[in-house]
Amino acid sequence: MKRILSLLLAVCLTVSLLAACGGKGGDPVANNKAEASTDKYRDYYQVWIGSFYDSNNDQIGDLPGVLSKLDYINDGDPNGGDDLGADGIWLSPMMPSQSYHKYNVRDYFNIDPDFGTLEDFDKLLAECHNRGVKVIIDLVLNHSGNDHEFFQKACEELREGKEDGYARYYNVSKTQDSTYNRPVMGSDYFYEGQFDSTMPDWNLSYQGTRDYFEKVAKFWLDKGVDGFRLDAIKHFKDKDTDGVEFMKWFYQMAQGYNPDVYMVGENWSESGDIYEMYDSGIDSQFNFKFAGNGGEFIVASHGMVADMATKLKKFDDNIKKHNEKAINANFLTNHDMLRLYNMLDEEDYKMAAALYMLAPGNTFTYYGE
Ligand SMILES: [Ca+2]
Ligand SMILES: [Ca+2]
Ligand SMILES: [Ca+2]
Repeated sequence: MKRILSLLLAVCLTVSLLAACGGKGGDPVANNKAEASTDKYRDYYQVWIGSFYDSNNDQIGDLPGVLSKLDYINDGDPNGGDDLGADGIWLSPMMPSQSYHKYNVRDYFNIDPDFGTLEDFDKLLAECHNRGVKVIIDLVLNHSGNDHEFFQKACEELREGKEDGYARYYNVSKTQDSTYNRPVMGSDYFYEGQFDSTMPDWNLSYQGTRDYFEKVAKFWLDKGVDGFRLDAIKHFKDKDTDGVEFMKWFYQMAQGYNPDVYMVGENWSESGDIYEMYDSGIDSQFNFKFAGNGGEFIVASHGMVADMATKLKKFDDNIKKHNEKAINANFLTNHDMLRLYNMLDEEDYKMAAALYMLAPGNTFTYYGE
């Protein structure tokens, strides 16, 4: 009982510090619910499609599987049911790819056969929208797969010494260094692949790449996708762009197709880079500093709540200096991190969850947490 009281006390302390219910009394979330359908504030559920639910017994989770379990995420009735009540879903990468994680995209205009078809996606999207659930998809703009048609053609041309064709979509050089770090086999050239050899970095300064990305964004936004989770935005810095410029271009271009488009970026970085990237107008970036084991939410769960709330307020003030509409994106873990449940005392785990759920901004909950 003492434990429960201290939990309640700590939660109330945080809530009042964060001014979410400061002095109004009654249900602290009642006033926020009314606005939830018209603004960009959401509780997102991160679905890792390949391991979420398998609908056809091939041992791989798929889009029809997500559809069949939608009642669990949100049953469409905001006033009842034992669903999670998430009003947004982030779908992990689903475009055709050589890997299980699908962050090396071969074709930006389709669904990997492991996961289903474009028709399956349309059905899932329609049913989410029926329930008032927004859907954002993972979009990888830093690099493609090395089996992408453009990279394949670029390599063919580089083997013939031709630099002014498809090679312009990527970053290539005859001099190997820390940027141009991977050889194009059978040629004198090296290409930039920040993550691995299957992930050649796009040349984000090249107008041709941007024209291609515009087609990609239009394709998915025309389908009704509500926005994007953008991978590896820390690596958008390129020859003639500081990264912020590219992000700003992409955001504003996409807004031309959907003025309400929502974007959350993965900028696994120190605060300074994150603040700067908010200058681009991007809505959200994941708050890595507060996530994971050792992150501020976990530290606070052991009893340092007031300290965490002060830091969070400061962080929130700082991001809003760079974008007054910035919405912090809080989470505990994601697919790149260890699951915390087995590593923590259960009460601390629940406390950490309560803290990020109550923090200002959007929440992102990894499936299974
Ligand atoms: Ca399957
Ligand atoms: Ca419900
Ligand atoms: Ca890059």
